[in-house]
Amino acid sequence: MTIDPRLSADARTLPLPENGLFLTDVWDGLGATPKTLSAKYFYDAAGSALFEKITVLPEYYPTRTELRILDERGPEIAAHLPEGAALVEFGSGSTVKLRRLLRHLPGLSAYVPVDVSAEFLHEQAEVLKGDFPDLPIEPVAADFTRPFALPSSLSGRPLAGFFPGSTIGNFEPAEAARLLDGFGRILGEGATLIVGVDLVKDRDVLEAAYDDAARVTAAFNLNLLHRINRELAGDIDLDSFMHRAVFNEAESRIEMHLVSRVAQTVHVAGRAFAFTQGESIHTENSCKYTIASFRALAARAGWSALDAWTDSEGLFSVHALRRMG
Ligand code: AVJ
Repeated sequence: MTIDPRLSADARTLPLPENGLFLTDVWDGLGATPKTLSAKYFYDAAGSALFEKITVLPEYYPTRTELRILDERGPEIAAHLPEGAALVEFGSGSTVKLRRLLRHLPGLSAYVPVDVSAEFLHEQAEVLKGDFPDLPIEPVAADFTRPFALPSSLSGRPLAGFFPGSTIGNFEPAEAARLLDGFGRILGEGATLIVGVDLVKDRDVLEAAYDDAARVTAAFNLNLLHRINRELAGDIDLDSFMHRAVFNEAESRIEMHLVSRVAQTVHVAGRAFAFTQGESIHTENSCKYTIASFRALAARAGWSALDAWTDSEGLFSVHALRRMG
C-alpha cells in the first residue's frame, strides 16, 4: 500500500508495513459502526509505561494475584511439566512472571520466548541469561496469533506452553478457542499449557480495576488517540473524549470505550470521521471466565483440564491443560 503524504515526518520514518497497517486499521475502525480500535495498538512506549503503572495500582488485582498464585503454587504447577521439557512462552513480554515459574522448574531443558518484536526478545533473552546461565534460551520472533515453527533443536523434547497475564481475555471466546487450538498445533499432542485467566466477580471490583481513582487506565486508553495524532497526523482533541469501562455481564467482559463528549468531526491522515455526542470507540474487551467456563472453552479447543489454582479470594486463576490427541 502507499502511505498518505499528509502523514507527519515522524510517521513516515516508521517501518512502512507496520505504520501502513496501523493507518488502515484506524481508518477501518473509525469508519465502522460501531467504531472500534484494536487493543494491540495500546502498547507504544508511552502505553507500555502506563500499563506497567496499571499493574501496581491498588484496584488492579490481576498482576499481583497471578504472581502470588505462581509463587505459592509453583511446585504443584511444576509437577505437570515433564522432566526435560522445553517451555514456550506466547508473547513473552517482561520476564517477571516467567522468573516466578522458573524457580520451580530446575529440570527445564530450554526456554523459548515468542514475541513479534525481535529487538525486545533479544534484550529480554540477554537479561535472563545473566540470571539463569545454565538455561538454553531460544527466542522466536513471531506473531503468536498465527502458525509458526519451533526451532528444530526442540524436536523430540516434551513441550509446555506458558500464557500468563490473562492475555487470553483480550480475545473473544471464539477467537480465544482458535488461539488455544493454534497453541496445541504448535506444541503437539501431550503438551502441557499453563495459562492465566481472570475470573468473573462483582461488577464494582471489575469496573474499579479498569477505571482507577488515579486515572492511569483513563490515560492508557486516551493514549491511543494521542498515538494516532502523533503517528498518523491526527487532529483529535483528547479533552473531547472520556474513558469509560463497563462490565458487560451478558458477554462476561469488561469493555473499554472512548466516548465523544460532543458532536464533532476528527481527521486522521486526511480522512474525516464524524461523531455524534456520546458516540463511543470500543477499544478493548477483557473477557472474564469461571473455572468451569474456561475449561469448557479449552475443551472445545482440544485441551483437557489437569488442574486449576486460584487465590483465597477467587479473583484470578491459573490453569494447567493437556493437549488431547
Ligand atoms: C494485558 C489484556 C491482560 O485486560 O486486564 C489493563 C489490559 N487494559 N487495564 C487486561 C488492560 C486495561 C490487560 N491485559
